[in-house]
Amino acid sequence: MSKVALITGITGQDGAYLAEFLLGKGYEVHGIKRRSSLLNTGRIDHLYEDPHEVGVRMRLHYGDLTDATNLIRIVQEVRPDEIYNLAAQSHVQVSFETPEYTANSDALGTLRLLEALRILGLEKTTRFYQASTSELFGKVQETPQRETTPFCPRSPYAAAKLYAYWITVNYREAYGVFASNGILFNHESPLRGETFVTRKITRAAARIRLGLQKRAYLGNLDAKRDWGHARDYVEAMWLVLQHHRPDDFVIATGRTHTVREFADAAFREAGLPLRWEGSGVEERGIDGAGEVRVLVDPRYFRPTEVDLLLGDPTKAREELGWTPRVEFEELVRTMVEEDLNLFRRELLCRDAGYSVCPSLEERGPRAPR
Ligand code: NDP
Ligand code: GDR
Repeated sequence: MSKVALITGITGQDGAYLAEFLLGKGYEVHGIKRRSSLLNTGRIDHLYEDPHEVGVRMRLHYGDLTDATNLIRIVQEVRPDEIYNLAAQSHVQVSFETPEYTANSDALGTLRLLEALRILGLEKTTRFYQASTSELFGKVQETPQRETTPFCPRSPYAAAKLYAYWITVNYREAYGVFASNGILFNHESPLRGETFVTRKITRAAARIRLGLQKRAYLGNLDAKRDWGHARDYVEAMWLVLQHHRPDDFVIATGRTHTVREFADAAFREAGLPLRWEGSGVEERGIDGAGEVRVLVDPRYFRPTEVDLLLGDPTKAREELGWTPRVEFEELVRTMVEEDLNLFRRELLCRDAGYSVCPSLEERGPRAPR
């Protein structure tokens, strides 16, 4: 009998890698997707199987972390061996603009899932993984950060995730749920959402190289992050739930870089090495031909910033046998390469007379077929 997993947030970066990983391990995978006016399954379309066929191993269910009855019904129907709670309003800066919604989905959403387990009598049988985050450390009290480092959240997102962290610990202690937190540091990939800084940079570097864009506008270039590859990190999620006891683990590379260093590496990879001039809001990145390619725009500064994240993954290495495989340089190279390919395809379409984003008029009867 294959194990059954339920992934919330299956349409996101991590959900896509995790679904592929679990299918590869022989799991039956169920995922929760939100209804949206456009299809939002682009990251998992390659895994899709026609639900009318027999022996289908991946199924999607409409749902939302803000809807308790819907979550109870899905958990009741699926009766998963493992739940991976990855769904969240995951953008730190957006959480300052949508703090209540972020709390509802990220904090209360986690509670709703844990309660669903209790209501359905599954608290002793279903294992629960909570997508916790290095943002919990916030205003850092200790470097590198480890499982025992005190938390000090610096955003509505981090405050909501703090509740989710502790309610997961509480359901473990109070009701004996096999519930664990993975405290994951930033992890990226070619599937990363376009408004997170790494993908914003690799897209811009590729587009500028191909003449599709002139420059990129970024916020705080001095922020430091411990960046790994999402493919490595979803394996850690699985290992956390295969451990002999529920516990909390830091997942990180143990190396940190500034946003400026990421931009440096990405533009170099795209064939446009930069030199930096000025400081603060006046800082700019200039290419070999003297063109300004990166400018600072204070609109991307956050009301409160997390300056430095650097994780210590010793516990995960010693207890789970987990180590990251992809180094910073390879991560940047892969992301830039994929974005160059993406925008070369866009150029090919354009040269062949097709708009990638056709206007309504172009979509009308006179559009090329
Ligand atoms: P993404 O933003 O790529 O994906 C988030 C997923 O959650 C999407 O599938 C999204 O659906 C879904 N979602 C958002 N709101 C709701 C809701 N109310 N109900 C149901 N589904 C919802 O995030 P990542 O894949 O990068 O991250 C996965 C998880 O890990 C998140 O919880 C994030 O906070 C956390 N995390 C991420 C880290 C990282 O560096 N990537 C580091 C540490 C923690 P849709 O596609 O429709 O938008
Ligand atoms: P983060 O990721 O906030 O760490 O949260 P993000 O890539 O958004 O920011 C990283 C750092 O870069 C600085 N920055 C910019 N950020 C964005 N988005 N856009 C910019 O133009 C820009 N310029 C500079 C930010 O100020 C910040 O310091 C991610 C998310 O995946 C969370 O869900 C997850 O919990 C944490 O990582 C770990």
